[in-house]
Amino acid sequence: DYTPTREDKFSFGLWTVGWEGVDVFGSAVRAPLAPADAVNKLAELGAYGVTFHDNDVFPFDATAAQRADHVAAFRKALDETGVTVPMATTNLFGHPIFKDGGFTANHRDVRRFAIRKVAENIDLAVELGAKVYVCWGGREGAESGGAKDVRVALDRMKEAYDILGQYVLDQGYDLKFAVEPKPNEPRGDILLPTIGHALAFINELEHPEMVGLNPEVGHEEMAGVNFAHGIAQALWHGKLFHVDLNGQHGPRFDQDLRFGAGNLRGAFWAVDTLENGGYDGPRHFDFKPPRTEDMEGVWESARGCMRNYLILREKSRAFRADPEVQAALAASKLDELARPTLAEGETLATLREEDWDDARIEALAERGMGFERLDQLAMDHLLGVA
Ligand code: GLT
Ligand code: MN
Ligand code: MN
Ligand code: MN
Repeated sequence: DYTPTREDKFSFGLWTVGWEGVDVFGSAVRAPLAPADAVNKLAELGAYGVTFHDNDVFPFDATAAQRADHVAAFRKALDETGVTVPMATTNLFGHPIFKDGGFTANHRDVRRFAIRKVAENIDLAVELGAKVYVCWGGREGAESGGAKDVRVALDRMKEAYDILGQYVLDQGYDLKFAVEPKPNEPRGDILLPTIGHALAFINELEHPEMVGLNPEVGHEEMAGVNFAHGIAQALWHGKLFHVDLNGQHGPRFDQDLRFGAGNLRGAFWAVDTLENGGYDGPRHFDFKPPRTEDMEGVWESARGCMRNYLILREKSRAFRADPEVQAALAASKLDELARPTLAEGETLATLREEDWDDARIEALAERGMGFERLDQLAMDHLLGVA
């Protein structure tokens, strides 16, 4: 009946169900939600984890004593419910000091402040059991061409990751970093805009093995690329450390709809890829319950994220187990794609010696791939008529 359990590893950011609805055009529509209340309700709904920014738990300007009180209240709810903290992150975007970024702000003092803010929250993240530390660089970017020297800004980005990576090693923490790409919003153009850019960047770091990705459905779709393909490539590189699941209708502003809303077929293939591609981490929802909703609607939206994941997981399993689908996959030569192009002992010379007459070429050129049949079977499963 699609009731989530802890084994499903569903987690939510405190900032998701706690979003008060402040947007570019309007003020808050909902009252603040105490982190402890979010934890209690999410536990009741079947989530196993919550994630947080430092300033989701305590205000930016909290004194040490105030910070300790806020952390204690949060920790108490975690202890009472058994909810875990698989991931944490830093707010390097809300305060005006970060108007030009954190790690890549042109102003050097801002960068020094930002790195220190992250290190402080890494200590708390590890204390609370987090294994992944997300860095979403929403303010790292520019609105105009001359404002940022991208090559130099990437030097500074690398410097920040190297300093923080070394800190984690020196402390002996069991923690990895996950870069979250996004093409734009809030900056006109953001650095590391897609999964591909971020993968390439990671290879330039001092400790690339400590850094992977936290791709978000909507962010890749804003860039017009295929999310399932993106996470499949991240998995291929061993870099899918975490994932942000939500919904988006094509390239437009970041909608952060509940998972399954928006591009439903994309969501099906995302679940299929996560379930069959060797991903073992949290199924983390990063969505914004629309401003039209009261708290009842917020919880309905959170429930819907998990329910849609479970429905799509079931659909993906049924699709893969269906003998008609297996036959269609074979007809479409998916098994052949899995075979190396050269056989054991063959070389390029073998290929060049091979006989290629016109008839052989024509036969290959004429054959259909059967993908439409295969896709219609997927569609039938998705629409519940298979
Ligand atoms: C912010 C953003 C998300 C990021 C979060 C992590 S914060 O809400 O829109 O995509 O995952 O910093
Ligand atoms: Mn080192
Ligand atoms: Mn996100
Ligand atoms: Mn988003």
